[in-house]
Amino acid sequence: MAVDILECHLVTCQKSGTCREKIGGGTVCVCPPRIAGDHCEEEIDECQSSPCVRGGVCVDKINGFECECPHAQWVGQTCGNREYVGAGFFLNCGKIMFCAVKMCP
Ligand SMILES: [Ca+2]
Repeated sequence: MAVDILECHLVTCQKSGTCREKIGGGTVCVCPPRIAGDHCEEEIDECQSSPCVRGGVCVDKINGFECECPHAQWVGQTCGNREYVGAGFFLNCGKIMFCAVKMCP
């Protein structure tokens, strides 16, 4: 008769990963989304795809990224939105052409 040896108490899965016992022995860490590695130790670098535009500097975060936009008029997650501040109202115009032609005075 096979003895089921519980091994997960010996394994530490990082970054909120969950240890599961494999049938037949051994363990596996089940990692949260965008986490990889045998023990969930690898965090995916979302900045690898260079998501920031307009000179934004990408800062890798857990499960995401932030762009530090160097120019105040460019905002949004990728610095691709133009912020328009007009008389008494505030409008996030999206793409600059749309802003210039359609919406903003
Ligand atoms: Ca990341």
